[in-house]
Amino acid sequence: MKNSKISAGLYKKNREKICSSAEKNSVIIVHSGYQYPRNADQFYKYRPHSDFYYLTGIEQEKSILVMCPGHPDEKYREILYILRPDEKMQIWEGYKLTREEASGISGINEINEIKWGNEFENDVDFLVKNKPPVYLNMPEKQNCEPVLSQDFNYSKILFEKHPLLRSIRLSTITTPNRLIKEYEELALIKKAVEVTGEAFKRVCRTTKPEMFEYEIEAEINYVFSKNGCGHAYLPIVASGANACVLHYITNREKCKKGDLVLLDFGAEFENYASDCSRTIPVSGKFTKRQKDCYNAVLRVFRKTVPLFVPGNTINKINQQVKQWLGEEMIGLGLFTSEDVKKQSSLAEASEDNIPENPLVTKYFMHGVSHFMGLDVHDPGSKDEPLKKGMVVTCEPGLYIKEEGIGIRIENNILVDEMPVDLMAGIPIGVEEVERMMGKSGD
Ligand SMILES: [Mn+2]
Repeated sequence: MKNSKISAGLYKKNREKICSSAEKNSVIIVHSGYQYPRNADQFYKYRPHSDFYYLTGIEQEKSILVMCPGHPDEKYREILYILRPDEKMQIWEGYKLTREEASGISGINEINEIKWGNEFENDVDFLVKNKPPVYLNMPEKQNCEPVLSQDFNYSKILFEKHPLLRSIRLSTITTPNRLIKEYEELALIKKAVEVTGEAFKRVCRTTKPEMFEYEIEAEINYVFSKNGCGHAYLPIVASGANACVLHYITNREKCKKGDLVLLDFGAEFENYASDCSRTIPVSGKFTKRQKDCYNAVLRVFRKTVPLFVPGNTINKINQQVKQWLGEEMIGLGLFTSEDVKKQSSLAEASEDNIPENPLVTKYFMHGVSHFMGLDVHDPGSKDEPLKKGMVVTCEPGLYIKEEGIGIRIENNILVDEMPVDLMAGIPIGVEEVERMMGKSGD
């Protein structure tokens, strides 16, 4: 059951934006998404599809939003379909929304426009009879199985019945709008950031040599749960060389004295993400080498934050960061400037397509930024000029597998003429982190 602190005004504004971006007389269909099966008779915790949530604020499975922005009959302009609660369902699964409650959360008029789910298919058959363009929400990420998507499954039913319909990907109108955050959304992201910061401070106070990675994760879990948050993604707690596995999530090894531990974790509050990475010494003190490597990444981080201004692009920033990290890598003795020259003349002479800057890519193999919002990796093109009100990450890293050192420093940045570091309050400097780790537990 939603414990909503967000006014329906946000979702109304969002629907207005999407409808004014849509083609005239189109029909927009957005499903809330399934509750996915886990194994046997168990399910994963339900989480609505971000586009559906963005438009309605509803967190109940088997809900559908249909919008016909230009329809002459007002009652078809927005319709929300929800499950019709029955007594058995309520006993076994718990409380389901009434039409009145769904109206209160979403701001969609209760009288004509909130209906029970069984009316959906007939209504759409009627709404598409003149062959309007139909917006459908298709999976946009390559690794997301379309077969698992409720929107995709429904599209097959729709095209079977109405084969000549012209469809348009919903993301063409949701992505550009979702990228720019309303102040209500920023407040939710800031709350997620605040809880993430609390969790990091607790981790600093409790981490000790010989602790298992999952014990550190437990400290994060405690702070998140205590504050009504979940994880925006599976947390990474990677000690020693595990930190060089970019998506290490098993979190089951012992943290050894003298090793670093890389944390990449973020609270999710009311479905809005935060995304933070910190790297701390297990024993509370960085060694000389670790400190040199850490400060190299931190210098690049600090130089990068001011680049998130309107008009710049993530891809251009990536190029700049690779150059800066390359210089730091030379300073750390990972290769020489002679090696770099040799590399570029080899690339010029070769007919093969040699990846750009393989020396740098060996030690820094991911991008420095992505969009963030309802999804930790919010959709959006990295060639898209940044605009005021976008939220992105800034996350340079350095991974020296042969030395068992993996470092990533990541904060969330609000794009503006003077970019705002939303995580400026979370300890980041070597001395600051060491001081925090010196403190005894709660
Ligand atoms: Mn990230």
